[in-house]
Amino acid sequence: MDFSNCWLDYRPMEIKEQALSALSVLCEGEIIESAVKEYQLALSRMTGREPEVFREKTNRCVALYLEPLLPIGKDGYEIKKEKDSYHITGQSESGVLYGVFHFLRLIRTGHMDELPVSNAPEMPLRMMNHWDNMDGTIERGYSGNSFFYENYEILYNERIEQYVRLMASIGINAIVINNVNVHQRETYLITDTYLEQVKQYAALFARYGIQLFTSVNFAAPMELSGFDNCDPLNDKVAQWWKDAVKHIYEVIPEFGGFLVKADSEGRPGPFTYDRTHADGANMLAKALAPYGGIVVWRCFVYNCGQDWRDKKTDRARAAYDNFIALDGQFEDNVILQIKNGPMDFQVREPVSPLFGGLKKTNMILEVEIAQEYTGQQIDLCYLLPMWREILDFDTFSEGEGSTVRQIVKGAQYGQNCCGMAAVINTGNDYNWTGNDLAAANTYGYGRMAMNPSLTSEAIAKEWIELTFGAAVADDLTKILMDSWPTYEKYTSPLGIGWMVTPHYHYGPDVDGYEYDRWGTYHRADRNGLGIDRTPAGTGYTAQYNEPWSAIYADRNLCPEELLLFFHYVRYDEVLKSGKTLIQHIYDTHFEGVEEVEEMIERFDGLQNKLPGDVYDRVRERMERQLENAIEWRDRINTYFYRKSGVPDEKGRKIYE
Ligand code: GCW
Repeated sequence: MDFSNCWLDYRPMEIKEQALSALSVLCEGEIIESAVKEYQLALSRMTGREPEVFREKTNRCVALYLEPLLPIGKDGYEIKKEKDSYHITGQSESGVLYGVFHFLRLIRTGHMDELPVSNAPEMPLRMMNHWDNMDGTIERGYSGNSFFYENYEILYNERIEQYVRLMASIGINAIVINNVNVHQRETYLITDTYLEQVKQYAALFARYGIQLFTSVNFAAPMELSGFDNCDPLNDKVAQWWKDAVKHIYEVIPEFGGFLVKADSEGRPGPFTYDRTHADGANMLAKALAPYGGIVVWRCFVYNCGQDWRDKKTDRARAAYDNFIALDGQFEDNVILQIKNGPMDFQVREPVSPLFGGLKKTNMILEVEIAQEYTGQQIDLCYLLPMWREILDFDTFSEGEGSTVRQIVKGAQYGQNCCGMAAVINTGNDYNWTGNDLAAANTYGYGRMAMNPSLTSEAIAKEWIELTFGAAVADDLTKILMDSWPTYEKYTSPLGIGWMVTPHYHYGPDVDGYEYDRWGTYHRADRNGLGIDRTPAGTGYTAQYNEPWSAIYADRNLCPEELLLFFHYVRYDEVLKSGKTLIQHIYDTHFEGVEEVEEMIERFDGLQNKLPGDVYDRVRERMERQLENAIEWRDRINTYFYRKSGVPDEKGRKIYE
């Protein structure tokens, strides 16, 4: 099969140190065996020689130990040099595996001088959500088709194995194998129609320390067994789920649990029966609890049938309004999965106020690696700096220091069922991610969930060194680090969002969603634009703790990058930069295109340092990105010029 090795590309390199060619395995287990296999594979690819594997102590070797009492945290590890050997000690089997991957990274990037290291994964759950459908398509997939499914069959091949190694190498420990929009056939994934094949995946995942989850259809008892309702308080419905879950665990003892999208964008849910989301989630949680399974329940619940004329209803309020009153009502094995922002993965959004609101509920932060609204893996947009800002956001839920990071790692309220989840950006394209550089987001997500103390820059550099080598690291790091701000400049200004082609979500269409039912408006008129979310407007700002509720509500204190998210602002109002709003819009859109041109120039300088196919693929995407940026610039500038009648003070070309 033809696929790239991504960051596990163990290209040949000279390795002189003798200790590295012997592996002494002083612990047992199936995950340990994966670690051994990985080490063997890496060393043989790098040196052309299989390392020798001993099942006892030897001299001059890399020794693997398992030490559950290692005072380091769950699934942590230590790597150190002792005399002429290296010791990799894991707190668990997964710890050993992570230690081996870390050690291999040090070898590959020439950073053995960083030893000793000790590390423990910071986020308890480090999940990937696949939006793969069983017909082989991927919702919001920009890298080909699914490698899990084809034509309603579950695939099993080398690529799946490679995928699992990639995931384990970045610390992923939970994978949801199907789309949250569970269609007809996918509803059968938890039945005998598919369970045996799902089991094969679960077993493979388990060998790499990863638990398998499925998205489930809340109306499964109706679709599969002819029930006339799926009311969570109906005993027969609850029993149906208990039986279904019992059977799943008979077949797949290592099964992780369910992910649920309910009452959202047409999916069934408890609202139909006047029940709460706590009723719905708890019903499933009780079925899973005896086996240690969990329910991950999404908070992406809003009215998608809004009237654009109605200025009081505010989609941004929805998640908080729907869930805050339920705080404390969920079973221990329920986790609420909360999208990073109150809307939907826009290029810039404030952090969801639910993180600072819920205190007695398990929470997991959901981000989107798939670049649905951020360039669709055609345009470059390295998302780590965005996620970093989100994790660092101080919610002030218990005074200063109650950051999202503290909350989702479980340190704020002492939850142990929490972490991060991400919609993955992979598909069956040769390079997995469409744009080769988009794999930086895949890699970076895992690394950040393992260790949020790493900077975005360090992660970018590490990924580049592993994937392409050190020669291109500085330039590519710069290209990646500049990419989100650049993308933001040529798309929608100051947090307003949504000026995209409807449904497709690539390219500009300023009014595409303006008169639609999705609750996504910019409200531009001849005087200005933006949404008043202050108490005088929709009141959304009040969902934040102080000082944020006051800061966001104050036109002068509101962080400028979010100005239009929170306020209606006139075109002639002066921003902190001294520019008027309209001039800011023109300037950023011209700059955005210029920055794309500079990026291409910089990238061209790397032509001889990158593999030809990588260069060609990325270069072709960059051409498309430039076209896209130009289209955005001209449409946005023309639109606001027509609305405002104000010319660009620098006299640049704006189409009439
Ligand atoms: O961002 C939106 C997407 C939908 C997606 C939904 C969700 C899976 O446009 O395609 O559905 O969010 O997160 O449920």
